[in-house]
Amino acid sequence: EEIIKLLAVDLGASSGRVMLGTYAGGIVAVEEIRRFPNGPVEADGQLYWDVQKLFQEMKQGILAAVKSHGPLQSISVDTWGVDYGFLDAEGELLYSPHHYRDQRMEGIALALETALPPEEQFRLTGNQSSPINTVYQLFADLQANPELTQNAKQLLMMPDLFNYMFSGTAVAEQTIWSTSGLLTPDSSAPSGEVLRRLELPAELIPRLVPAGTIIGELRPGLQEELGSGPLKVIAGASHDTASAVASIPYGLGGSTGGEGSAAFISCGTWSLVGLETAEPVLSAGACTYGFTNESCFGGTNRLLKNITGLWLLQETQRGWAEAGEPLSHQEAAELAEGLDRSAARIAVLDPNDPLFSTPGDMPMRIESYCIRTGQPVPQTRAEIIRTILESLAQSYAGTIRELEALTGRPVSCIHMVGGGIQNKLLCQLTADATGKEIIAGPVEASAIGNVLVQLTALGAIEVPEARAVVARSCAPVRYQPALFTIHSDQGGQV
Ligand code: ADP
Ligand code: LRH
Repeated sequence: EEIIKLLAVDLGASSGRVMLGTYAGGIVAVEEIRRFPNGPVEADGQLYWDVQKLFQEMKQGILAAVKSHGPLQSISVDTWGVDYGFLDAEGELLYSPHHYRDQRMEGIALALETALPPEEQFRLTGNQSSPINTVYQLFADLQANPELTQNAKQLLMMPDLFNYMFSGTAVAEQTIWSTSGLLTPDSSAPSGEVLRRLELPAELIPRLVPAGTIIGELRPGLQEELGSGPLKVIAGASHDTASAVASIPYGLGGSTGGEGSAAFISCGTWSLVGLETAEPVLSAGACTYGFTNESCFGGTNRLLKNITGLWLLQETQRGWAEAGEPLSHQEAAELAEGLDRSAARIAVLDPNDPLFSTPGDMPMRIESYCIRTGQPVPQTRAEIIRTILESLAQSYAGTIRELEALTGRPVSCIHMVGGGIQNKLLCQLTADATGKEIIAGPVEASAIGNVLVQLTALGAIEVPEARAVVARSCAPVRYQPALFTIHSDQGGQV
């Protein structure tokens, strides 16, 4: 029987991985070939991504995969949202792309919002206004460097940029562009009105293609260097969240619900909390609550909120490691789990408070937040971690309630996916805070979604079949809410 083998490259904001995807007998699987750290790099007081290092790491991963598992059929890169690089007239990257946590948008946000207020951005694009969005960054770049209008010929979002570096073909893949704040709500085209009102050059945007488009082959030079043969390069659901959501095994859980009422939480550096809808939701409520609309593989809409997620914990751990006391992810999770909750100093943080959005001394910022809000200051490492995890769970629960209010439908169960679900305490706290069943898995959701979309592009599976393939292929872990949480709203009767 035929086994299809391909490569999914998933670049998250905290780590990247090259995964071998296989498909045989109706089952999809991924195997990690290479993993490497990722994060902001500072130069001249600004934050960037180290594109050249990431490219070298990806090439090492391809080389290793070809050696151990070749020949392979295709490759596709997915990445975090909103960031981009410029190509010049020769097709070369102009400079290393900025990191979305860079602060150059700060002074310019007001000018943008005067020309295009947040509510209008939402109406025209379906995207929640946020200074990290591509539209803000591009506006800031053009204000600071007017010569860009001459030098920059194309704007490539990060996965488009890497797929271009591999294939030589520049496209604008729909799911990643749906995070930009520059497309119409259905992501079918750039918003002419946004471009006009902000005086942004439309020529920078390459040809828009749907997720699952074969854009070319690995450049001949790379084929030779990596010994790979003519690997196809595919623009997949190249936004990591779009790939993650493509891997959700809907239909497995929830005693009450069909597909529409199952929500998801994608847990990585960010937590993305939302659900799929047939059409963008552009109501005033969706805008006020802070929801955004992004596009899914297959053409549906993703109504979701970006919550500053495990970034809080990552930055805390980074600080401890720099102070010579590193703690692995697993140790951090276990420390908080072992805490005697009744005697601990636990506060509730708003993870989206601007205080937490930039790199820095996170425990100190948590302390000042607690003082500002009149809460106990967590002192021990276990208390700090637990405060972060409980705050995330509370924030998820509030967002799920908002989704129920917006859609007028109860959420029957919540699918949690991504690296963060390895933190069992976070999953259990989320079950308790929401009062809903949690169906956790897959961990490598973006990589699996990436593989599934490639399989459809290669014609190995049909789009409607993809969900059934993951449901067959993964064994999720279930978390039930503590009984007192379910019944507390109805008078505490268990
Ligand atoms: P991203 O794609 O944004 O880089 P991931 O989906 O890889 O993020 O998730 C990374 C997060 O997952 C880490 O910040 C950490 O909190 C959590 N994590 C990773 N491994 C473990 C583990 N073994 N135990 C508990 N948590 C973990
Ligand atoms: C998560 C993510 C998220 C946002 C953010 C910038 O990795 O893609 O959906 O777009 O990064």
